[in-house]
Amino acid sequence: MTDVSPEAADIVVIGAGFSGMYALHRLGGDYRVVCLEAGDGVGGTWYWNRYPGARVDIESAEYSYGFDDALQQEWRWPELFAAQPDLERYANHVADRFGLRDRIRLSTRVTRMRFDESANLWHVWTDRGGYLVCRYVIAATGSLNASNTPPWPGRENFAGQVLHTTEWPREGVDFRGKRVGLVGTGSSGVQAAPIIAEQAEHLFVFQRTPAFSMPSGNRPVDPDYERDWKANYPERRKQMLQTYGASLVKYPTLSALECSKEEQDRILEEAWHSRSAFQLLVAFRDVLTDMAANDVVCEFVRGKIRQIVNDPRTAELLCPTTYPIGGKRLCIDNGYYGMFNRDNVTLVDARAAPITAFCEEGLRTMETTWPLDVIVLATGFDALTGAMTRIDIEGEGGMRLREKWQSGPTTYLGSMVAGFPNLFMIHGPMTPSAQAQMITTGEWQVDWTARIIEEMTRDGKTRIQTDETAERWWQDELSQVASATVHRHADSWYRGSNIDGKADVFMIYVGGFVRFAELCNAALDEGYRGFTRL
Ligand code: N01
Repeated sequence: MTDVSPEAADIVVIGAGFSGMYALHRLGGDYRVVCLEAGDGVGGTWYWNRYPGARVDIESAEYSYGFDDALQQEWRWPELFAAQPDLERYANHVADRFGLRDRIRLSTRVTRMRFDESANLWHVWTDRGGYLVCRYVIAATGSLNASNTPPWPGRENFAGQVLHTTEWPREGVDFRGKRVGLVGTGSSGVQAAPIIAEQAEHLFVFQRTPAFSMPSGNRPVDPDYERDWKANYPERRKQMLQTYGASLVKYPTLSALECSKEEQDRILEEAWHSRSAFQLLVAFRDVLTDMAANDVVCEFVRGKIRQIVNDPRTAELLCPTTYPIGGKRLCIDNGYYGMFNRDNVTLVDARAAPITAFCEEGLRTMETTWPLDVIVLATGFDALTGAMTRIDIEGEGGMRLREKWQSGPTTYLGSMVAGFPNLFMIHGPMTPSAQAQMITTGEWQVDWTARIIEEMTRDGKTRIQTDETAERWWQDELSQVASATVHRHADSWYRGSNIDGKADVFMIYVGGFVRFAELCNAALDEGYRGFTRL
């Protein structure tokens, strides 16, 4: 197959993002672990997404590692919501502090994997030419890593620059004096737009579907806030794992429909200023399960948009009306709606007149041509499955993962796929993914995976696999909890419906992190239910 001699490892971790680095740290003491990373630096999501305005949408006190108390006591976040450079600095600090660098191969993309059934070993090829042979692979490839670029023709004709938010030049971009077209109004577009508007001669925001967004309330961290978190970290980390989204918000018991209008407004006003998107989505117990209750929150946010945006036509265009709040990821912003009051910002309705092509001058829509100097694509990701299906993964009997997943992903507990033994995913499809705070839940999933590997070693086993019965059970569980929520009423990357030709199936576990963790633990505690160990 190849004349290069393989390198042996116990475990290959794919990705040096936050989960991959923790997997390397967690298992690296007892096993020979090699971590392969496509980027030339660590940090994963926070390495790639360096567009202007990129920052976390959950407070950094929560969205940070909890596995090492000295780390959380010593590290200082400058702002409540850390910006990308601070998150990347944190990732580098962790790599150095825990001595991870010598086992991370940067600029090394995994291109192909094949399971050797006779030896129960994975062969892992990279674009660097060599290959590794290992017992286990942990794919810490992230939920949002494979970027989506619309297939418009004519890119070669455009004289200006085309950028994607997920592949931003390290040296940054100077927008001064430029006419900038920003396509996409999800979390990335909503964060980037206000910063670009401050620099550009003119910013045209091409909106196909308006986003719901709420203000982050970001500010520098004050000493009392920091002291309070540091005094309570261990307890709060435990509490996070006992919540729906691994995030500390208030979980009210009231239904939106049993409150008076005044009471609804008071509760929603508080949630609007809570600095937590989760809080707005659980302001009442039924926001995510009842369309009428959901609409109370939608109408509240639409009211905010109409208050903030001066031009009534622009305000109406910015008001989402076609899907429930929370059906798509709720954005959290720093001045997005207010930005439309600037003279140098124009909202373009890319639903009424869809973009059809790049052209020499800029972008062409069904109606007209928009002259531009720079085009920024904030068009999102082939989410959840893309990172895995872009690798050529061959399991038992020559089965290819991308073929198996053609009609949508199948997994057991979001961790393993039938036909692909000894391969684990972190934040894979059918996990809570972005429905929960991802650093903490990533750590949890790594610990759970580490337990499996350690018990395999203890018991002298070399192969663990799941089967289609277990996959069907997990699919039923996922569908059942999803059918009780409003998510099915929105097109989004949660369903793959943002990608042309991708199977439209709901891919996120929305039963809450607590239930997810209980089911994962129960499977192991009750004799590795759904798994076979050989
Ligand atoms: O991607 P998206 P994103 N013509 O898929 C539009 C996380 N995140 O990168 O809705 C015109 O949400 C598309 O329109 P439509 C977070 O979990 C977190 O912004 O498909 N428009 C949509 O408006 C988030 O949910 C953070 O009609 C086109 C946009 O592009 C996830 O990443 C920051 C188009 C894509 O929105 C993804 O966010 C950033 C076309 N042909 C991201 N194709 C934080 O932590 C697509 N669009 C803060």
